[in-house]
Amino acid sequence: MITLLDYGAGNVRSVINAIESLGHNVRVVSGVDDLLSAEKLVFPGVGNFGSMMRILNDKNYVHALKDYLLSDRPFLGICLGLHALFEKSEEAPDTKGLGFISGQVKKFDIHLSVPHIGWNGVNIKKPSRIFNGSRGDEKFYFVHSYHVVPDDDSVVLTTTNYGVEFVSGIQKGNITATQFHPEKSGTVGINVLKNFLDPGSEKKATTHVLKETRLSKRIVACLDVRSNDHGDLVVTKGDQYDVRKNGDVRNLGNPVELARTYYEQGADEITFLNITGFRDFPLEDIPMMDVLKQTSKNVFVPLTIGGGIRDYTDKQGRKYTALEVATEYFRSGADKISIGGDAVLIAEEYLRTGKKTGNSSIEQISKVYGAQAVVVSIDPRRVYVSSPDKTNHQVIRTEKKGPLGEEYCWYQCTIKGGREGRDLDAITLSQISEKLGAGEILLNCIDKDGTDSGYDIELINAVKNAVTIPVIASSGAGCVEHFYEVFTKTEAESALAAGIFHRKEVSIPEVKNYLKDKVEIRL
Ligand code: 1PR
Repeated sequence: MITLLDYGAGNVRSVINAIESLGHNVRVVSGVDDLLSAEKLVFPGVGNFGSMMRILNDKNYVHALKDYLLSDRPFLGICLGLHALFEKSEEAPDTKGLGFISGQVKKFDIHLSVPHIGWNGVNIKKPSRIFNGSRGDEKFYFVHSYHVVPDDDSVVLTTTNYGVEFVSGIQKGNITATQFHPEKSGTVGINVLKNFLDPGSEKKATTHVLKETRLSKRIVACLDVRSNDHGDLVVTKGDQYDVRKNGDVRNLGNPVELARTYYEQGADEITFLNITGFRDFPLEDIPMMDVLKQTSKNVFVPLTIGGGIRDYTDKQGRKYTALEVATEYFRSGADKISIGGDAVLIAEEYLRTGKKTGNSSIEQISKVYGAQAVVVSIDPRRVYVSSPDKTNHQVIRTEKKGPLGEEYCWYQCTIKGGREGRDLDAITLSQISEKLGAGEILLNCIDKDGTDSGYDIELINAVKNAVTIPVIASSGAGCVEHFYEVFTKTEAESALAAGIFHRKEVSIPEVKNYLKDKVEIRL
């Protein structure tokens, strides 16, 4: 029996699913007694150090946890479960950690995008059973803005390079903790979990240790999901956001099956967009929640879900906050949520008042689950102007001139699936989203969507240069060369595609085979 400490934030479902997939039963801690009697404890953490420690204190878990650690019974901490072991964190300077390891948690102070999101390697510094069977050059999934700094080097199990060499794993006796998420790191991560759970494993040194690890560019498979006219939830795909062909919603497959296929083919991340979420209420959309639950049972890479995340009042007059909607998505297996239309309205309000309210969906969800869990999805379309002074918006000079030979354009944000244009540009929306606590931008482009003509490189550069958070380039991929182009002509961290994968024109392995030796990717 494996005991799992869920303090109530983030996606523990995927850790439970991963452990169960290895044939173990999981008992979720519901009181101090469960901690005292635990024989093997897994502590996955997501979110904010301060709120985590507050909850652990409120539930009286701190003493029991310290006793557990001091007794040297097997422990695996993941992400914030690693941070918790330290004395303090810059994320919440006034809050004490468990102090099992002397040292602290610091924010990345580097010139690269923060959060550090994606697949990176580990330099294994000492033998550990959790890496049994590993070659040493595998990549694991990271998502964090803070990293641990132990006082004593002897506890360092692994380091990883991202602007600096930081400690990405510790081991002290039977206490192991990783910054990366084994449950989100595909088969290599499942192997780490198996090594921890399997009592027969002995410590073995790996044969291959890297000198410097590198973060991979990510290939993201996107599934636009909605009900068709018969009421079945299907993966669909539009051309410039029009998903109907001869009057019917295009049906490109079953969401759960397609997600599983893309995972097996090597997708680094899967994104579901509930594209009619703006008019439906996600908490009443049971089939969509089921898709997420079923997918997270056997897809062990990060899952993002978007569609309809906003405050909502139902027909009975009951009010729900965006945070409640997001919480339900996280409980069902999502690792990140993506906010579309609501982010536009929030940014407009922010421009009007110049004030952060703390109540917007971006702020609320970021505060509880961390910036890395909040993606803002932007649906812009080009508006040409003859010169920059013809608009108040942030313009770019474009090589692709407008119909009247215009040399400038701005990117107008839209809501409701591209149906309504707003008086806001994509660059401004990205900047405000970052300010309010978003951790990543999903940058679509209506002009390019479904055209197979390549990504809008000018748009991606304009947004990427305006923010410090990672950007997912989206819309327009038509061949493997387009992925190469977006990764070499822009600094985007990820490239998302939909149509070419669903129509089986290009597969994920073909994209990765083409990119290998040219661009850092996870093979
Ligand atoms: O506004 O919070 O409810 O979220 C709704 C979400 O649904 C938004 O993220 C929005 O982008 C998305 N959405 C709404 N309507 C559509 C539509 O297509 N009619 N899909 C839609 C957006 C764009 C990408 C697509 C890429 C790649 N689809 O997701 O997957 O453009 O396509 P390609 O590789 O085939 O070119 P809210």
